Amino acid sequence: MCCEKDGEFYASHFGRSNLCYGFYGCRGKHRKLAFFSEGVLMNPMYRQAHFLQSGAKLADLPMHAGREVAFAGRSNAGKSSAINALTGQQSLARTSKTPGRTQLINLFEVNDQAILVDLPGYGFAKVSVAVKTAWQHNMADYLSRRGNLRGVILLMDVRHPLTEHDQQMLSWCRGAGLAVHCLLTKADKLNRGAAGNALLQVRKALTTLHPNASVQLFSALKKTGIGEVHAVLDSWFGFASA
Ligand SMILES: Nc1nc2c(ncn2[C@@H]2O[C@H](COP(=O)(O)OP(=O)(O)O)[C@@H](O)[C@H]2O)c(=O)[nH]1
Ligand SMILES: [Mg+2]
Repeated sequence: MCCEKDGEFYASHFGRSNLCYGFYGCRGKHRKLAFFSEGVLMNPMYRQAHFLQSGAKLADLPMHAGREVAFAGRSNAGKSSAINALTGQQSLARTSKTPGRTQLINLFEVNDQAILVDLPGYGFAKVSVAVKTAWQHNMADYLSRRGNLRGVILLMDVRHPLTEHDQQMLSWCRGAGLAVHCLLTKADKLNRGAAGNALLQVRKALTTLHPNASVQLFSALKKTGIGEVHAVLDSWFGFASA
């Protein structure tokens, strides 16, 4: 549920779902409850997201006037699941149990100002050196030369964070002056203490790897951490609720 007051959207997180159902015109009850939830605003705009276009490399991507936020991470980290959870859709971005299947850059339009970008996964074991080299070239090119790229959401399995490729990605982003927000995905796989510990460790490591990067726990399965990501996206896209 969510309610709108003074142009802001407040989300309340009941039951298993914290999706926004566009519940408007609330007279206080939901607003009050919202403050007892994650206390995070949710912009229903994300539910409008739809597939725009795919491309193998930067040159294939359409030019547009909006801002992009890219979702990066190793294959199987949970990128597609995260995009689906964040947009409240079942299968906007395909999810797969077979690592390395998504090798295209996929663009999803929230509105003409805001595009979510699902980047090809990395760290896949069964592909040739040529494919890996092409991936490296395409990623470095996209991150350093995509003018309207506003920030990168870096997804890492909470049980295996900061792989060599993740560190490479952080280094590229740092070099390109890009904001990074890390999601420690599949947080439901660890108990609360272990997940909290992983969060602290990664936060500490980031102080040297990418000092401006932020990090949070996330579970697409349990729908936890969605409000926090929305707040980051709202701010990067310049949405009013940020
Ligand atoms: N337990 C759990 N599994 C997840 C979660 N997110 C994704 N997965 C599973 O991880 C696998 C890879 O997810 P996918 O979104 O396709 O990863 P991608 O390759 O990074 O796009 C799939 O089997 C998902 O069902 C999560 O939050 N919790
Ligand atoms: Mg995927």
